[in-house]
Amino acid sequence: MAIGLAYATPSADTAKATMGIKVSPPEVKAGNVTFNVKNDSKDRVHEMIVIYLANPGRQLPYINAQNRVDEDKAGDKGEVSDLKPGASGTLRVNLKAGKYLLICNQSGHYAAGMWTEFTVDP
Ligand SMILES: [Cu+2]
Repeated sequence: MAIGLAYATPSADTAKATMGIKVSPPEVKAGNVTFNVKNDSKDRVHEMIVIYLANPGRQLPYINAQNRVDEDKAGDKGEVSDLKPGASGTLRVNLKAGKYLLICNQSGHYAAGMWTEFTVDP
């Protein structure tokens, strides 16, 4: 399995990531959170999925055959799916305190480094 840049992979060198997610701010208070998501790519479809990390530090369940995270098992809390290049979308979701990952689950994108950590404070 070739997920070199997956979350919690010990050798992950995210400086080598070919894709990424930037989030600002990276930490918010628990409650209703609005994500304004923009696909900055010129030629690729991307998406953003909010994953609650029940066990921070553990790798996410992965479907090798599809080269993507098993988002149902991983703890999908909501998503802005399939944004065309340049397109934007909004997700409003109620989040409890904890550690989260924001990932793109288009085939191969998570493994290419398209994830970032996100924290919700009490
Ligand atoms: Cu992507």
